Amino acid sequence: MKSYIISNSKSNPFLKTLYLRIFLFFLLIQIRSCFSSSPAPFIFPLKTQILRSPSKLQFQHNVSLIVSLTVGTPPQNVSMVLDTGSELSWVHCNQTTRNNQPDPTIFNPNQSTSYKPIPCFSPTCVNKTQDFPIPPSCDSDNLCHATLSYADASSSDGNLASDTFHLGSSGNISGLVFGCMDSIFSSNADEDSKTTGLMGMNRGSLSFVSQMGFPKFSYCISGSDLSGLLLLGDSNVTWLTPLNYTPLVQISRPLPYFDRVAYTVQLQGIKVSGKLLPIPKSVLVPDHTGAGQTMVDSGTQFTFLLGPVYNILRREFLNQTAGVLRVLEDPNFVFQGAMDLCYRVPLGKTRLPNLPSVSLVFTGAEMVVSGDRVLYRVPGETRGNDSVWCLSFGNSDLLGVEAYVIGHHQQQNVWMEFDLEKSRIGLAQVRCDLARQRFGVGL
Ligand SMILES: *C1O[C@H](CO)[C@@H](O)[C@H](O)[C@H]1NC(C)=O
Ligand SMILES: *[C@@H]1O[C@H](CO)[C@@H](O)[C@H](O)[C@H]1NC(C)=O
Ligand SMILES: *[C@@H]1O[C@H](CO)[C@@H](O)[C@H](O)[C@H]1NC(C)=O
Ligand SMILES: *[C@@H]1O[C@H](CO)[C@@H](O)[C@H](O)[C@H]1NC(C)=O
Ligand SMILES: *[C@@H]1O[C@H](CO)[C@@H](O)[C@H](O)[C@H]1NC(C)=O
Ligand SMILES: *[C@@H]1O[C@H](CO)[C@@H](O)[C@H](O)[C@H]1NC(C)=O
Ligand SMILES: *[C@@H]1O[C@H](CO)[C@@H](O)[C@H](O)[C@H]1NC(C)=O
Ligand SMILES: *[C@@H]1O[C@H](CO)[C@@H](O)[C@H](O)[C@H]1NC(C)=O
Ligand SMILES: *[C@@H]1O[C@H](CO)[C@@H](O)[C@H](O)[C@H]1NC(C)=O
Repeated sequence: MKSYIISNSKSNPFLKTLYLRIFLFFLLIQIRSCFSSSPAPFIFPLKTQILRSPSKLQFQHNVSLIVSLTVGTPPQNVSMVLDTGSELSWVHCNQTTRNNQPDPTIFNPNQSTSYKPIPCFSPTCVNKTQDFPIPPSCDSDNLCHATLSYADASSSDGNLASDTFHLGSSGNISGLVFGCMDSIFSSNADEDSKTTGLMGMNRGSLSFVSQMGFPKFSYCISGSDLSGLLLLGDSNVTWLTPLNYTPLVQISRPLPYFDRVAYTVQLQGIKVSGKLLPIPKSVLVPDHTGAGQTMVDSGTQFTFLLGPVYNILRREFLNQTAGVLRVLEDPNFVFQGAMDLCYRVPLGKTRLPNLPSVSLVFTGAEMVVSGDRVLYRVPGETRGNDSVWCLSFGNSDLLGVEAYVIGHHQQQNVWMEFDLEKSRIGLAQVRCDLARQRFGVGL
């Protein structure tokens, strides 16, 4: 299980299925110029929307970060999952229309005069796709053919193309390269079809940020109302709160299990209610195969830790919640195949008791997960008169993932700045609803 799955985590198809069920809307609003000296950042409010049809597959989530914008000439609406864990941006494409009625969730390249497919012998197809999990190929029309695949056996095919992306009233970016994916084979096509696409934000040369040449981008996910803010460009949020920075980890030579274009940080330790857990440093650094990197991934909902570390956290959390919460004694119940510390909470109970906080300690910065966010209520799951809540950290080993993955559930109410220029991530606890107001995008 362990070795075959993923030669590196950006291609981790397993995790990438997670965002397909989710719906967090970043509504494109306006561009404002904050500082005349630096280029005006693009500011997007975010909003979540929960899919109405709950899905029955085992590893599904229905909350992810979705940016709404328009593509093409004239512009068509698309909604893209914001994913710091992948490179190629893509949208669902369909070349046909029914009665000339555009399907609002599907991009129709035929109706865009600025749409251009990319030939397979072009420098883009040949030289800029080196970090793609599956290298592109040539189709019968000599166009650059891209394939996305997922561990649940679903896959998607399409062409690399370029078109104009509109980021607000004055921000048109022409010639942006993306995948125009025309077919989705999925065990759950109904759910997947609701996601128009994905905005690849990693450090690969064809990612959205790399192509736009932004020095940095930031986002903030509200903990109270499932909305948030995405800011592309130099945000200069010093008025907000001082950020603590942690350097991005780079490696000089490629390793089989190491994703070189991910946002990799160095995990130093984990605290439960301030108590530093006895974790040997050696298990927190990538080994000679590259396994064991720590990635910040907005495209994954929860946080996953390698087995030995997960078990230490599990033991301590269990210890500190003894007498406070009733453990779900059901060895057969593992939420999403990776989260096996669950509790029973009486349905009538409106508030959870005070819970221990869990802090992820990085070099130079700390991410504190506190309050109800350390647990997640499993939708639809009950035992007698109790609801089921699980620790919102899972065991990577159970997913066959060779990395620590910091998901977006843990990033709520944290200002997250991805500083590409200085190769670091800045973070600070903030009230995202207030931050949104300060940027004038309160909804
Ligand atoms: C998705 O969210 C809805 C509404 O909160 C919930 O009823 C449903 O069970 C969720 N589905 C999954 C798979 O989490
Ligand atoms: C869309 O383009 C394809 C390929 O160029 C063409 O075969 C098809 O007829 C077009 N459809 C419409 C509705 O224009
Ligand atoms: C494309 O759209 C047409 C008309 O709405 C539909 O019949 C066809 O199944 C769609 N094709 C794909 C691959 O979704
Ligand atoms: C695109 O989105 C805008 C704003 O949400 C909406 O007013 C418009 O009707 C949408 N267009 C289509 C074709 O769905
Ligand atoms: C790709 O890069 C190599 C080395 O930089 C160069 O020789 C080659 O011409 C490039 N290929 C294309 C199609 O631009
Ligand atoms: C951006 O594109 C839109 C839609 O095509 C157009 O109306 C607008 O004038 C363009 N803005 C600029 C600054 O080019
Ligand atoms: C950011 O803001 C601070 C104080 O508001 C200012 O001193 C600094 O020059 C600004 N930096 C940039 C890059 O605009
Ligand atoms: C929790 O851990 C402490 C220190 O290791 C130990 O003394 C205590 O008995 C544990 N409590 C429970 C409920 O396991
Ligand atoms: C659930 O609560 C109801 C009403 O309080 C009670 O009648 C019933 O016995 C309880 N069921 C279980 C399984 O505890």
